[in-house]
Order: sequence, then structure tokens, then C-alpha cells
Amino acid sequence: MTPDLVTATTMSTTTGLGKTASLTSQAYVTFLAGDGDYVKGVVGLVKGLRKVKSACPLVVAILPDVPEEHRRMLVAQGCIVREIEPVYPPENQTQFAMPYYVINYSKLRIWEFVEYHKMIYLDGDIQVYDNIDHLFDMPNGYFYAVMDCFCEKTWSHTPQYKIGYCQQCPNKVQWPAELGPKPAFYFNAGMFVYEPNLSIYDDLLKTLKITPPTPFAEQDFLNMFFRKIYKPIPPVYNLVLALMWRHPENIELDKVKVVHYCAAGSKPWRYTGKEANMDREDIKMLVKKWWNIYNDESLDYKRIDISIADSDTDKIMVALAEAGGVSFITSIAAPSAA
Ligand SMILES: [Mn+2]
Repeated sequence: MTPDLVTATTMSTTTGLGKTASLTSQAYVTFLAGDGDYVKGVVGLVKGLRKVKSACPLVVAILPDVPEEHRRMLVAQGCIVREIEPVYPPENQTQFAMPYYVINYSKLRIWEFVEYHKMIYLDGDIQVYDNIDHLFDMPNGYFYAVMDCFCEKTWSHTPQYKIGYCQQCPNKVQWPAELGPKPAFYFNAGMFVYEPNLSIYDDLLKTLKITPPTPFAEQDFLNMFFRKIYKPIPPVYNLVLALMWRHPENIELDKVKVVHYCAAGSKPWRYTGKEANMDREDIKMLVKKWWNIYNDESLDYKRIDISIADSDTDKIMVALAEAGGVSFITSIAAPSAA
């Protein structure tokens, strides 16, 4: 493909967005940076959404460093690809490596996607096994997400971990009075329901400038920022894998709708089974389930088929698109990407 056509692909994807947005005003959104293998996660995710017959498209917010080849893969799978500008840290905040900061805080740009009234953010290492479109119908004005678990070692910097307190079982270890008031509920930011809004976006960025970065970057920040309007939703909407061995009483695996492959070694496209807990049967089953969707060609995005296009105009558009590459067909076919 020539460089010119590549540009045209990106541009018409953006142009196509307006049409799609006016039809739905709701969408899923994920985020992608760099040229690594996370793009596989996103391809798996959009196929998963298709499998559960979601009525809403998947927008992929990408940083400029995502290579053209990966952008084309995503468009070919029916994703709406939107390049975003990186969010850079204030100069006085250099505690964390620059790339880590930029990658994580650039996600805040999804609050700028105001052509959608409501969005469900999903990490690229998430898979959807049941339709969750009904979450778009929850009352506006809140931030919905699943509560995280504090029991794994990655939380060793927190007072919760140090005393063995977890919000998933708040009665097992009581929160000691001498540590002050019980900490607010803390969500996992791999999945959340929110409303894009430009003034909230401005506020997020202003607040970010005066907030020292913390180990869990944007997750800590979002928890702080939205603490007053946060509403927990059940763990079936974002199964943080550690719950399976830390709080098995809180989950029924056969009812889980959304799985978050967040535990070390659990990303299906990097899975070796060697890391802690990764040889469990339930983990093996979930990794296999992810691959079944990823490898299922019947879930690949179907472009409009000229033999079933129902008007002459459709036929002409399809023929033009086929002659000119994917760019044109992306914009006319985007609504059916759902
Ligand atoms: Mn994740």
C-alpha cells in the first residue's frame, strides 16, 4: 500500500466516525500504544464483542507510535481507529519513567470523545464473554467499575496489603481505627462506564498537573478523581483473575461476563503456564476460551458483500471501495461493525 493510501485510510476512518457516532452515540473504547503484541488483545476483543452481538462499535484510541500495519489490522477487523495526542507529564514529575507516564495518562484523552454520550472502556487484555450493552443504560452522572482486590504482592505498597485488609472481604480483617477512616472503595480501571465530557477532560488534565504520580498511575488517579461518583458494579463485569484464588466465594465462573487477563503471565498471547497460579485448570480454560475467539474466522469483520448489497448505490460504493482499498469501505460499513 502506498503512503498516500495509508493516510487516506486513517483520515476516512476519522471521517467515518461522525456517521457512526450519530447512529449510536454509545461505543466501547480501548487504548493501544506502540508496536508490541497488545494489538492481538484488541483484535481478540473486537471479535469477542462481535461474538456476543454487541450493538456498539469498538473505538481504539491509539498513540502515534502504533505502526500502520497494526492500524490496518484493526480497521480490517471493524474497529474505529482514532489517533490521540500523547499527554506529557509536568516537568517537575520525573519519579516514573517517561514512557510509562505517557502511555498511562494519555488514556485520559478518551474523555474528549464527546461524539459519544456514553462509553465503556475496556483494556486490551480484557475479553467479553457475554453481552454487556445493558450497562449503557445505567443512570448518567456516575462512574461505574468493579472493585479491585488488594491481596496480591503488586499491592505491597499499600496499607491494605500490609495489614491483610481487602475490600473484597471487608470483615475478614477489620480496618484498624488507628489508621483513620476506612479507605474509599477502589476500582480496577481495566473496565469502566463513563460519559465523555470536555469540561471533565479539562479538569482531569488540570488536576493531573498538580497530582504526584503514584505506582498505579492512571488507575490511582482515576480513583482519586472520581471517588465521589464511583458506583461499584459486580465482579462479573471485570473478573480480576486473582479473585479466583483470593476470593473464590465472591465469583461464579460460569456467570462471568468479562474477564481481565491482568495477573502476571495470564495474557493469552504470552501465556506459558509457568508463572504463579498459571497452571490452574480455570486459568487454562480461560486462556483457551480467549484463543478460541481469536482464532475463529467466522468472527472476522465482514465487509459488505457485493452479491447481497441491496441497492445500486451500495454496489457502486462497494466496487469503488474494493478498487481503492479499505479506506472507503470502512466509513460506509462502520455502523455494522457492531
Ligand atoms: Mn489490563
